[in-house]
Amino acid sequence: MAIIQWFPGHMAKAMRQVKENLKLVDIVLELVDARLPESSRNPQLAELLKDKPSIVVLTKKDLADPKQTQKWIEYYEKMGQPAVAINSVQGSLKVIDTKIKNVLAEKLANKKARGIRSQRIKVMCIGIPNVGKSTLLNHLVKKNVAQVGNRPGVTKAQQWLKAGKDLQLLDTPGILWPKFEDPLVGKKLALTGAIKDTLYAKDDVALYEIEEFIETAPQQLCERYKLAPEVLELPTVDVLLEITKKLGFKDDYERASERLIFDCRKGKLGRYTLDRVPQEVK
Ligand SMILES: Nc1nc2c(ncn2[C@@H]2O[C@H](COP(=O)(O)OP(=O)(O)O)[C@@H](O)[C@H]2O)c(=O)[nH]1
Ligand SMILES: [Mg+2]
Repeated sequence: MAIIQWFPGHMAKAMRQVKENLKLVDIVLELVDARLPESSRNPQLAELLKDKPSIVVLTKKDLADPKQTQKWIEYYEKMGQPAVAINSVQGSLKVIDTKIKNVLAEKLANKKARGIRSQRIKVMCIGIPNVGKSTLLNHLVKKNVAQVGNRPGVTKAQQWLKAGKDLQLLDTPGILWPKFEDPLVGKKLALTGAIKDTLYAKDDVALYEIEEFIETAPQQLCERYKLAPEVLELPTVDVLLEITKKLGFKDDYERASERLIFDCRKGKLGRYTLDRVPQEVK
């Protein structure tokens, strides 16, 4: 994947493109990473989507903590935002088809009542780089990249892909930028691989990873790197140095940091979710 550098001009252009394409579709799938449902959401998208039916799709659910994923779905649904979790690499995506029809049920019924011939529902995927847009698209169209046809009246011809019996997808998903302002968000994005050329030093990301796992899954850290549980009581930097030794990297903690990040991305430390559901707002 090409590395995307987001400059203000690029952001404005991306937003403009999304705005244009929004006019063409009935519903938007907003893809977020199930491991970071909040941090992988684009900050400006909500405003743009306020008048358009949308579904938050938590991708890569196979890598996230299932309990947390369930909590996130309940949280979104409670806020009136439909949400589903998927694994686009394996498993059925019928859940998406069902959810779309569910969200649009009233509109579809109205059309039917007015005798409007049912057309395929027009769908667009949106999300930050690496969230799984292409994978989902391919899965939904089952590699059948047959185009439905160009829409007349659109200056730049849009291609539509048939998906199942009732859906058609815009072939170019909307790519948006992640949040960069908050360094913690940056480390989370780097750790999960959303930012390939990390904006943060590898050891910073690894130190964050160690802190996170000490808090949420200490046994996974101990097992993977053969650490005695007491080691986790040490300052985080010393834990990193201990892991470096255990890996046989002597004092090359940068190499160990790289390994730690790689293991985490690949799920070698088990399933995890880095964003917590916000506390109940009454
Ligand atoms: N484990 C897992 N990996 C996924 C899933 N969806 C996408 N990926 C992987 O995430 C990476 C980025 O996916 P891609 O579709 O290219 O993201 P895009 O940049 O949004 O189009 C690829 O390595 C995919 O194989 C999923 O549901 N589970
Ligand atoms: Mg892609």
